[in-house]
Amino acid sequence: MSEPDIDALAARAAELSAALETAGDLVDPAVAARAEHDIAAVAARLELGADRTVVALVGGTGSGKSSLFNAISGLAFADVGELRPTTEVAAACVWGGDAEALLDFMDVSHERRIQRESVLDADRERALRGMVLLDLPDHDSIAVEHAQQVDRLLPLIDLLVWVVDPQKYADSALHDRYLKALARRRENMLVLVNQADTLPPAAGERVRDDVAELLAADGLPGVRVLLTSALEHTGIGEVRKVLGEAVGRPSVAVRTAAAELDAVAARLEPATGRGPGELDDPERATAALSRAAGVEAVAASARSAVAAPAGGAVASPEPPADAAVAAVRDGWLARAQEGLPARWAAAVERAVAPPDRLGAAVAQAVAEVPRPPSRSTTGWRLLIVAGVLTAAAVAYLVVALLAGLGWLAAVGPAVLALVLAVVLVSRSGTVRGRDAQAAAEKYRAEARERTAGVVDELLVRPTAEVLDRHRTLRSALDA
Ligand SMILES: Nc1nc2c(ncn2[C@@H]2O[C@H](COP(=O)(O)OP(=O)(O)OP(=O)(O)O)[C@@H](O)[C@H]2O)c(=O)[nH]1
Ligand SMILES: [Mg+2]
Repeated sequence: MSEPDIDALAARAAELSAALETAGDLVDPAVAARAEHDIAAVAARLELGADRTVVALVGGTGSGKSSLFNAISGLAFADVGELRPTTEVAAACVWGGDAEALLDFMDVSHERRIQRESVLDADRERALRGMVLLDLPDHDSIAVEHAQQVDRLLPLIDLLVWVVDPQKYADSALHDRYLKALARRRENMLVLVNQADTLPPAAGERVRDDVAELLAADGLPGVRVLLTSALEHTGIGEVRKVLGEAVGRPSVAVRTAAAELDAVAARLEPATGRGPGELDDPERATAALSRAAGVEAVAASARSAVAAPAGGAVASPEPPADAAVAAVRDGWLARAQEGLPARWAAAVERAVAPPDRLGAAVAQAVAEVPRPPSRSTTGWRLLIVAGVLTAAAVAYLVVALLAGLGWLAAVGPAVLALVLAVVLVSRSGTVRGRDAQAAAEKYRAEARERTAGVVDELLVRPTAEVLDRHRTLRSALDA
């Protein structure tokens, strides 16, 4: 995968936050709030530009973060103390220029900001130009707001420097709550085993190997582990070298932002689900509902009535049975809710009309369709003409015979008229059959169309509205 650029990432952050807004309360508000915060943090970080690298010292209370902050910066700015926890709020040191916007966003107070600019040692500090070093409160003391500060700032940090002490490096809060969850950021992570001076000379390497093994077990293989002593200033040169290399890589910020957005998307995944495929074919619901409203029965009775020589009775549509409507609605919902988490599934259910409204709307729509005729007018007329012709032929035959006309003169026209009458009768049958078919079809088509209108209004559109929101979020997550 090619490396995303800062604009592409900013666009992705914007898309994610817009999608979250569209989804509204369909994503658990707590999950959404965290995602929104993290996205805003990434956006703020991206705004600062890729030429800055935000490095933070994080770890348990008393591990030596503030002492390392001072050792790395060569300043005595951070409070180092015996009272635990010592650092209540974040402090920042900026190498070259300022980072006001970012530090504002991070809520680093103005008194806790310092710039590392010195003409005297400009050369020595050149490698770190662009670095923003943060000393953070601990994540593990009784002060919960400390952990909250750390959590809030994590998405903004390009390079995480975990500071552990030789006694507490296996602490489960550190591994379970942080390291495992940050596996995707392992390339921009560094672990310092501080207070190395408290270890017997030979033990340092063993502790370092131990830490590396634990990291690998956390899903963070290959993370650099260094031994330091802030007190004796050992290992600090090496740390500065590693930081200098990171600061020199302009892609750190971009990669971290990309990883953070991936993490946001991953956390939203369970709140979104893969979601439904296609909407069920509305035709199916339409056919079932119109059948339940008696449309097929009306059409069938119209077909036999119109086909009958003298017509017949045509059935009336009736309100669909509750059970039938509920079955159609349930089937529709089941398809639409496939693969959706509970909140989304419930929203689909809420969006579509309840069964009684659906049933009433179908009944009304079908009732408004003009009833089919009960006989074929043309067919009926043809039969009358045939009857008249037959009567006329008989009358003519009687009169002609009484008048003494010859058999040929009497019978010829009568037979002709009777043949014509037979033709008309047969024609009437054909016409009635055709009209019967047409009447049934016309009624069925109109009733179906009306029912389809109801299905569209009460099932399809409300469902599509929810699923569209889902699709927007889904595609933002997959981007
Ligand atoms: N022996 C020894 N002590 C150290 C070292 N680094 C820090 N200390 C001491 O450990 C104590 C805690 O150091 P801090 O730098 O305040 O630790 P911190 O991680 O900032 O602690 P919080 O601010 O409470 O999270 C202080 O008494 C330091 O003097 C070290 O490398 N070796
Ligand atoms: Mg501190």
